This record gives sequence, C-alpha cells and structure tokens, in this order.
Amino acid sequence: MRLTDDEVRGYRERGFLLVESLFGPEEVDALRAAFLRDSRVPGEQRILEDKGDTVRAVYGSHRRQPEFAALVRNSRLLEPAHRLLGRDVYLFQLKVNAKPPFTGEQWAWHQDFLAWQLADNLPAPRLLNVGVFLDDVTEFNGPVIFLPGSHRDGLVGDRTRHSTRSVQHVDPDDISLTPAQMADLVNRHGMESPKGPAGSVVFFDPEIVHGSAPNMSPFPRKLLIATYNAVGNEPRPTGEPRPEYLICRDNRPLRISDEPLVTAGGENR
Ligand code: HL5
Ligand code: SIN
Ligand code: MN
Repeated sequence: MRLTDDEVRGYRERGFLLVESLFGPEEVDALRAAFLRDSRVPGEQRILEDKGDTVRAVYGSHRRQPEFAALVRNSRLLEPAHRLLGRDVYLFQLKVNAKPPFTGEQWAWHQDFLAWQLADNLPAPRLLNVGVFLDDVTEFNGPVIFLPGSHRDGLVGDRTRHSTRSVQHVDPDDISLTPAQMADLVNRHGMESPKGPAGSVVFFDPEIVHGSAPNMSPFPRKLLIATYNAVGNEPRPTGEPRPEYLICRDNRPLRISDEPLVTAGGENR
C-alpha cells in the first residue's frame, strides 16, 4: 500500500489521513470475531466503562489473537508507517476502543504524546497511530474528532499541570485540555471527523488534538488503534516501566508479511 505524494503532504499538513475501505468485509469479520473472543478474556488489559460493565477498551490483543498479530505486519499498515516515520518501526501499543451502543462514554480532548511523555518518558513524538474502523463510523456513533493541523502546535499548555505516574492505562480524562484551550484551538484549526465504512483506516499524528463524544446510538463503534514507534525512540522510564500489554518492549523492527488475516486465526477458535 503506497501512499501518494499528495497523501503524504496532506498527512504532514493536517495531521491525519483517511483511506476508505482499505480492508474488505471478510477481513473485517475476522478482526471483529477476534475482538469478540479477546474481549471475553478477563484481566487488567480489559478496561470497563465506569458505569455498568461494558468493555471500554482492550489492550495488547496482538499478544493473544493471531489475526491482530498478522494485522500489525500487514503492508497496508506497515508500508505507510515506514514512509511516514522514515525508518524502521516497532509496535508500541495496540488497543481497541469499543464504544458500545448507548453505554460507550466520551474520550476527552487530548494529545497522545503527552500521555506517553509523562507516563513512559518517551523522548520524541516519532510515532504513527493507525486507526482501523471495525464498524461503520457515522456522525451518530461517536466518531473521533480531529483538529486539523493542531499537531504542528506541539504539546499545548502547561504539562506540569498533570502528574501522570500511572502504572495502568492513562485515560484521556487524566490529561484533558481545558475548555479555554479548546476554544482557542478550535477557533484556529476547526474540527473534522473522518467517517467511512468498516475496514477504512485513519492515520494520525501523536500530537494532533482529538477526542470523541459518547455513543448514544444503537450502533457499535469499535476502533482499533495500532501505534508504531521509530526504532531508537524507545521510552526511557525512570521507574518501573508500564506493563507489556500497554507498552510493548520488543523493539525489533517489524518486517512486512501479508499473511491473510482471515485464516490467521483458524476457522473455529
Ligand atoms: N491510553 C493510552 C495509554 O498509553 C494513552 C491515550 O489515546 C492514548 C491518551 O495509556
Ligand atoms: C483515543 O484517543 O485513543 C480515543 C479515541 C476514540 O476511541 O474515540
Ligand atoms: Mn488518543
């Protein structure tokens, strides 16, 4: 999957790039089945919504489900990662934000790199997020909203306001931008929410300001986010590093492998 020069330019300027229907319906079915299986595995990697007992997010599914292990090496993700980061990359984090119908809560306005700088002492924002839509994303089911170009402001505001020495997952609520900051940012950058059928992919920058509203629709909005880090930009934790399911320690460069996602997990698992 080669990005065109125009697409690369668009990504650099705007901080995100939507490519519709990069994965086909059978591949999406396989990924959804793998997520369903994985969301039943109890453990710390599974985050529940505050109210009720629906799943908010699951981390590190590539460690348990072969479909996700295959996905992170697929050329449709890895080629753009090589192109946009300009060097060897490894998988830094993989999560699925589940946004279930009716109960999926908001993801507060934030910049990812702040979380990783505070919690993991990550040196530089040399990462790429790849969001894979596991459901159709519409205006109704809580699409991610981006502030185009906001990544070029760098980290916004006073980071000493936050003291995230979390050993667990950092919820965007913990590092959220203030209403005053958001009013100014939206005034300067505007807002845009990429939408499209399941199987579409949105590439986005670790410093772009983003967030999403609750899902009050009857439709799920499962979003997988694979985050690649440039080899050489590993976290330098001062204390105990965060658990492996959150922040991968295996920094060996990923090599492209287009093993089919559909058969990767076997038929009847
Ligand atoms: N939950 C992530 C982590 O690493 C951080 C958030 O969207 C990414 C801000 O704990
Ligand atoms: C995130 O930034 O990880 C959450 C975005 C979302 O799932 O809406
Ligand atoms: Mn985020």
